Amino acid sequence: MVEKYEYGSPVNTQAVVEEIPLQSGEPSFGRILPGEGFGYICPLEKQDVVYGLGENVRGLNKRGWIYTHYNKDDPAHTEGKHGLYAAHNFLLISGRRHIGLFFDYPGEISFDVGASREKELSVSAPQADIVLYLIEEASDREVVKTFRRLIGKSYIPPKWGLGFQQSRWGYRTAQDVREVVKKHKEAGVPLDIVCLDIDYMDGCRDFTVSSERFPDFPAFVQEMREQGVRLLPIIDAGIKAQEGWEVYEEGRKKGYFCRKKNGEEYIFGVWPGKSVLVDVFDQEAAKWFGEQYGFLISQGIEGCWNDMNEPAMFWSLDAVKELWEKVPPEEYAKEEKLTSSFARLQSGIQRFQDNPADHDRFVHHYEGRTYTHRQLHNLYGYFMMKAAREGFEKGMPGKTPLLYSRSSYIGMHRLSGVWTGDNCSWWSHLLLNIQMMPALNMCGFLYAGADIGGFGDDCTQDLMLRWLSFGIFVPLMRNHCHLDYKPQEFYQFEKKEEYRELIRLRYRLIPFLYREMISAAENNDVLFAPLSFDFPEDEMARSVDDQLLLGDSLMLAPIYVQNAPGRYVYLPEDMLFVKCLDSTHFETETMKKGIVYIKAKEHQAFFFVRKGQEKKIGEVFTELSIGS
Ligand code: MIG
Repeated sequence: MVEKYEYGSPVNTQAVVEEIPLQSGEPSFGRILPGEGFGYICPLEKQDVVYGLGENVRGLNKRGWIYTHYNKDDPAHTEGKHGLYAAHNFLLISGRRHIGLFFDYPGEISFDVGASREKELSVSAPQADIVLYLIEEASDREVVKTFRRLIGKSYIPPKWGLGFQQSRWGYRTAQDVREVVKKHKEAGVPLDIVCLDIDYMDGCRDFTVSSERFPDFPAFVQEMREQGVRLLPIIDAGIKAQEGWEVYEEGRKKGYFCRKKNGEEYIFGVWPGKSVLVDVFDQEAAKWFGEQYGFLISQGIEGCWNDMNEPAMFWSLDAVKELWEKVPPEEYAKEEKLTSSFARLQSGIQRFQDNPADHDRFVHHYEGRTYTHRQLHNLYGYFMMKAAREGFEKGMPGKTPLLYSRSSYIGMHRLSGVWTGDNCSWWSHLLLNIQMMPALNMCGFLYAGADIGGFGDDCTQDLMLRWLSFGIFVPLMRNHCHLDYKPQEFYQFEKKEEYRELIRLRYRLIPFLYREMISAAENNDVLFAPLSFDFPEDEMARSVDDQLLLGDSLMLAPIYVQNAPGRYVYLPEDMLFVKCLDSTHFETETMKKGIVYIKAKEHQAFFFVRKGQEKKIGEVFTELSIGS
C-alpha cells in the first residue's frame, strides 16, 4: 500500500519514478502538524525498531537520536554529528506494523527518532513544500521492495567495479602509480583499479591532466590497461575561475555557472582556489558539463568518482569581503583592540566553510523556476552525477561507466554508486561501515562502500586486516588514505601474505557477489539486511546491531574490536560456520541456533552459511563440498 501526499509546491527532485495518484486528507499513519514550515509526527511503540536514513552516523536502529540532512563536507564522522554527505530521507518503522516513510524534499530536514520524546518520531523542515510517501506492507522487506519500486532500479556497475581498488591522495606522478601496480603484481595481489586523486590534475582543474607529472596520459592509461588495471580519476564540483582557461571561458560565456541574484558569478574557494559552480539544474548547463567528461573518455578513461559535490566550499568571496569590512586592518593598529578584533576575525573565519548562509546568495534555474541554492542543496551531488552519467553515455555509448559519488540524494542510486567519504582509521568506523550498508541498500544504493582501513589517521595492520575481512563482501572495495597519514597499501604492513589472501578471497567471491547484487537490483531488494528482516519474530535477532544477512545465503558477524581474539555471535537458526584460513583453506563447523563465541585471527575472514542455503557458496568454494 502506498499513499502520496503533496504539501505546498514541491520541487521535482527526480527521486521517484513511479506515478502514484495523489491523496488528500490526513495520512493514514501519523499526522501533519499545523503551523509554519513542515511538521510530521507519528507514534513509536516501545518495541519498534526504526531503520533507514541511508548514509548516516550511529547504529542500524536509528532510534534515540536527531538526524539532520543538509549535505556537508565534514570529515569528523563522530556520533555527536547529525548527518553526513547525503540526504536519504527514508525511514522504516518495524514493529507490529511495517511502515515506510519517504520525505521527498531537497532542503534541510530533521528526523527526531524518539530522541526528544521516546515514543514519537517527528520530522520537520523549514518549508512546507514536500511530498510524503507512506508505505505499509506485511513485512519490513516488503516495505523496502515497495519503496525501491517507486524509486526505480539500482545502478549496477561493470563487473570490474567489484575488483579491488587501491587509492591514496598523494599518488602524484605516473611513476607513483606504476610503483603501486608493480608491487601488487609482484606480490600476486589482485588489483583492478587505481584511483587518481586531485594530484593528477593540472592545478586542480577538472578535465585537465598535468603533462609534467603524467606525460602522454592516454599512453599511460593504455599501459595500465595492459597490466589489467584501470585508472579512475576524481572530478570535483568546483571549477577553477581562471580567465583564459577554455573550460572556464566557455562556461562563463554561455552563462552556465551559478550566479547571485544580481547576476554576478558566485565565487567561492575550494582546491583550485577561486572557483565557480555549474548550475547542474539547468538542462543546457548540465549537458555542457556532462560533455566535459568526454575529455576523460578521450584519454581512455571509463569512469570516475565525483567529489566535493555537497558542494563543499572553503569560503565565499562575499563572506571574505564582509568580514574584511567588519574587521578592517586599521583595527589591528589599535593595540587595545587587538584581542577583540582578533576574536571577531577568528570566529568569522571559522564560519567560512560550508556556511548555509552562503547558500542563500546564489541561485539555480530548474524547470522554469529560480531557486536559491539552499532550497536545492541536497540535490546538488545527484544532479552533478546525472550530468556526468549522461556525458559518459554520449562518450561511451553502450558501455556502463564506473561511477561513484560522495554526495547523494535518493534517485542517484539509478545512476551510480556512493562511497561514504572521509572516515578515519578507527575501529568504530569499521562498525559504522557495517551498520551503514543495510541503510544505504534500503535507499537504493547497492554499489557502495567505505574507505577500507580508514581515510584519516594512521591505519594499523590489525585494523586493516579486520576491515578487509568485512570489505571482501562489500561491492565497492577500496583502500584509500589521506595524504597526511601513514600510507596503507599492503606492502606497508608485515603481514603481506595475509593481506594478499584476503584479496584473493574477494576475487573468488566476485561472481557470487555480482550475481547477488544483480538479483537485489532486479528484485528491488537489499544485499545487506538486518537480521530482523528474515527473523521478525525473534526478539534477539531484532536487537542485534552488528551482524548482517548477505543475500539469502550468508550471515556476517565481523570483528571490529582491537585485540579481540573473537566475538559473540547470535545465530537465529542452525548455520554452518566457515573460517577462511587463507584463500583456499577453510575450517567449518555446524552450529546450533543460539549464542556462540567465535575465534578468528586478524586475517581470518569468516561467515555463516544459512540453513539449506549451502549451494551458492558451495559453488564458490568447492573445497567445502557443500550444497551440491
Ligand atoms: O578536502 O581530493 O573525500 O577521498 O582524497 C578533501 C582529496 C578532498 C575529499 C575526499 C577524499 C579525497 C580528498 N577530498
